Amino acid sequence: MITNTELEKKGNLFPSKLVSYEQNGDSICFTSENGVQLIITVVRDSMLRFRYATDGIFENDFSYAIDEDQSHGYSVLDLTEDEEFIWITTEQIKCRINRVDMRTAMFDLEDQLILQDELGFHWEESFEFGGNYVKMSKNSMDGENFYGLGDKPTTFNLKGKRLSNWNTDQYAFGKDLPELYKTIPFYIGLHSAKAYGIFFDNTFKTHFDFCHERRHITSFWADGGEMNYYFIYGPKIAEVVTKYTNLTGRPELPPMWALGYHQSKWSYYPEAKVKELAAGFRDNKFPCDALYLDIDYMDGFRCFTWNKDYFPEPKRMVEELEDDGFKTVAIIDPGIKIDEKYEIFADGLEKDYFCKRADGPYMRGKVWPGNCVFPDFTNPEVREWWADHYKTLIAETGIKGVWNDMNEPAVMEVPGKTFPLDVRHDYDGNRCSHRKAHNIYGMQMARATYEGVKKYIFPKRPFTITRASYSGGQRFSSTWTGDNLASWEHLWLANTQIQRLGMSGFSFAGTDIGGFADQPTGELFTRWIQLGVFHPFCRVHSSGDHGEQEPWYFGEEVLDITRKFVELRYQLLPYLYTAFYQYCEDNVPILKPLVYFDQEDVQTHYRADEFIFGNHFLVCPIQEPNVQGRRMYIPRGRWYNFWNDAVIEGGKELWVDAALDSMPIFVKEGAIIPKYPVQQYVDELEIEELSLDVYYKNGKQNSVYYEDDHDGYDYKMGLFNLRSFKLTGKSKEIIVQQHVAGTYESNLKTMKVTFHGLPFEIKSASVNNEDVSLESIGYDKESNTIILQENFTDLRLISE
Ligand code: MIG
Repeated sequence: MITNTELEKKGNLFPSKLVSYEQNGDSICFTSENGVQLIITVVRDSMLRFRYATDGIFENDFSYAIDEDQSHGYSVLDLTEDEEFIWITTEQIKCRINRVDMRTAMFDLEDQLILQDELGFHWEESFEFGGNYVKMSKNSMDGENFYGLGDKPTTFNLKGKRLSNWNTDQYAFGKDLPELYKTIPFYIGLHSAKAYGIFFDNTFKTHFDFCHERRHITSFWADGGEMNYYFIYGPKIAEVVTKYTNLTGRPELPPMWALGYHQSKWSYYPEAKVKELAAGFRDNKFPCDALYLDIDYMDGFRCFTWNKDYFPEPKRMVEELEDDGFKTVAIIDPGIKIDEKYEIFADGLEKDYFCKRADGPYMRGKVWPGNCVFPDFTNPEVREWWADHYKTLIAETGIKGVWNDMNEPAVMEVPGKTFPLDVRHDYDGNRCSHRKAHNIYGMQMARATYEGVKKYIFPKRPFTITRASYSGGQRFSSTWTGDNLASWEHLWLANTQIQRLGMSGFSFAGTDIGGFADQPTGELFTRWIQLGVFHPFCRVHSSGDHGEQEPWYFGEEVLDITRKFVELRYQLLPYLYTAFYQYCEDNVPILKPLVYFDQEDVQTHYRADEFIFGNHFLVCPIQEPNVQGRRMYIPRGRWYNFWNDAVIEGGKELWVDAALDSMPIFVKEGAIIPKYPVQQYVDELEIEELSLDVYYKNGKQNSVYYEDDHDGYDYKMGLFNLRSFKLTGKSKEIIVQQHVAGTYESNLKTMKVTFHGLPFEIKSASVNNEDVSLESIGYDKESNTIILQENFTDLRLISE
């Protein structure tokens, strides 16, 4: 788009006046005098979809992003008209369509204007490629702020930014780059304490301008395809995010081991080195669940092969690692080496599964194996073929997870670092060029990988991770933020990016802890681990050519501190797993930025260092060298300092001490936090006693704890427990009630309940409505703990 509104108007085509409209079920089609059609579909009472066609022909309605299982259906759809406008009213919103120019405006039912077209829909014909450049501009309201857009490495609040989506391999990316590895064309607008979302479901290169070009205008446009977007009403950010996530889907529950600490490097080889690494963790009593094999495990970088010099017996090695509590994860790239003797190349050639140029030759490009061809993952047959190749890796060799890289797709030594635009793709039967398929190539590769791993790991659960993705890719894979740098700025970016991904439906994400390129100091490594243990995905990874990045490499002090934080993550696994359950089941992001937590508090609108982990933890990383603490914002409510139980009234900025062995962590009052003992890896111990940390509140608070087998699918048949805890605190009494839904029989026998911040001395107790002696519940005055049967339903502690 261009800066001058006059020029913008002249260079573009616009819908003219409305001549007719017609309702067809949940959709209303509007037609203008110059042949523009707009279909508005009521997806839900709070969600409308807008599609425009400029010459009366809509594309085949196909999207890789939308989840088939999304909830839809509305309770009200009223279509009314007056002289100037047509109105669509649902149970939650009103949409106004202007008869003169088809511009639209959205209102809530209190007639608060939420969003309205400025120029509205307009387009420019593309002579070179056919079709149109499709554009939309909206008025931005006073004080409006913006969030979302996936992995962008920029300030959390997007106001004033211009960004675009074209999946790119960005080694050592810089702050404020407009494009990275992923395309998530979804943002949230917030003004007047009300939030809405826009999901622009278009896989061509897309662009977003948040009051950058013109201070009161927000616009989005694409280099091709349809103007096809969803308007999602909140009014809470939380509702926008969960509705968007429901629309584009969320993953199945990962196996619990995937939430442990993972160690990676480019590359650990040969076998002796991997074994030494494994021993390093166990010898140092540093918990770890997974080790990663980067590209050097392959034979000449050929996918699904092994370098037999480095790894003579992969199956045996993987088994031995497993005996020691380590899962092995292996990388798989999309480039297939051109080599007639290489079976996958020969087979793919015969089956015609590789991408081709417009005039017929194969798409050839250089990646790690040298000259390569690339499977067309947008072809469902190719995906199935690819999935089947995981049989050897997973079923026969025992690899437990797969890591997809280079799937932007990345190509070396060529301008643009990717496929030329003329490359042809199947796009699930909607044949197109790379202009349309580029941004979903990585997601479709991850999808094929997911299907394969899932098939061959059954009855266990799959674990996959991908670098490139598109909206909805969270259904198939976790992700990491790519090739970052060992710098303090990148630690800051890591924090912003993972929160942003969470707001964009992609909770299962992490960064290369410590930085991929360059080497961190022990201090930076420590601070990064402190943040990383609060990220849904927690993996140390580095390029390997800048020195080592194992936790013991930086000396005793760093080892001790980082161990303490990784142990904390392992203690909090039941809490984190519960947050995953709520994400996978209820679409709730695992990390909640402050603005998500309390959008009515304007202090939160530009705050992004602090975030909520799960439902009850407030965390704030230290992002600067040589400091003994920092100032941070404590959101409204009362919070316990995790380290010393000091209670703080929020709604203010505060200095918090945090020497290198500490970081600011707070727990919301009323919370009940489930904890495991420290383990060296998930399921090392049969856990018979769960700790419950109860943080007193004068009032009521609910908490939940989800438990199942940590792997497998029995939970889908009801073999899980959802334990809901209700805390009621009074000045001289505290009541904790437990309700258990589900039929899972765990090893759990007892709960060790610790009370924090009790304002009275415990004198008497009742359990399940019967008076009991304090001795009988193992009351320990010093630590304020008691022991209960795991199935207790009602606990009362009284001061008299
Ligand atoms: O061109 O597989 O982001 O994590 O270690 C580099 C080697 C290719 C880039 C990935 C990185 C990985 C590396 N890969």
